[in-house]
Amino acid sequence: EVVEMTKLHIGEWKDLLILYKFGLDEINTKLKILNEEFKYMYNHNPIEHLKSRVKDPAGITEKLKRKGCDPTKNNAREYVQDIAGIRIICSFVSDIYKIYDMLDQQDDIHVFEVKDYIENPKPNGYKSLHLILEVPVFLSNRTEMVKVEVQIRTVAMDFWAGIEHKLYYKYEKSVPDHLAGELLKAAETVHALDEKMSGLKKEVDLLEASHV
Ligand code: 0O2
Repeated sequence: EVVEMTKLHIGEWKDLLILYKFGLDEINTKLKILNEEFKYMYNHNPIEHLKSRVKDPAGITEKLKRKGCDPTKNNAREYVQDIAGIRIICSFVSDIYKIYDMLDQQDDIHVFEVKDYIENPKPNGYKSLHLILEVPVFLSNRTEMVKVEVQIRTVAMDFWAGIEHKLYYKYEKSVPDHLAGELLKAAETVHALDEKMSGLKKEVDLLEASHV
């Protein structure tokens, strides 16, 4: 019975979710081209790896309820910015802003919103650059603008966020003070590690330049 209900639920949302899948496809192709071109030009891949997903109807419904909205498809389009989501993991902080600039320069992408949690980390220590992009999807009889949330972070930031996500949910959204403090210290270590790696990269770049 649960399986049947899930099928029905997914069926109702299918026409909406397929739009977001197409939006993801568009952005994924753009990222693949940028990454390959960058490698070709500068012998460096700014993207270490990436994951993309379309939020399932249960996740969308849950987020709408959290925001105090009815779980309708119209509300989903208006209020849930991360139905389509891509997480890009980079080696260096500088790669994050390079990817942002390259996306921002594209004529058919509209940067709807930027949340820079690297410049302004969340109080718990969370760091990441969040972009909400709008991209046109050309269908057989119309063009739809689709929002895609892009989270860009370093490997170190991702390591922290993955573990924080697990602990946060384990403690049902109220992390004990001492644990929150330890998480914040871990975030500072992540920051120090990223700084160290940037320094190393700069030195290697200088060495390479002096050998040319
Ligand atoms: P999940 O389970 O990862 O999908 P808005 O979208 O602007 O209405 P929201 O959702 O608070 O409001 O936006 P924000 O701050 O940009 O966060 C969106 C997503 O970023 C979250 O999605 C998380 O994936 C991630 N994120 C934000 N803050 C944190 C944090 O403190 N720790 C970790 N680990 N991830 C974070 P969801 O849907 O909330 O969660």
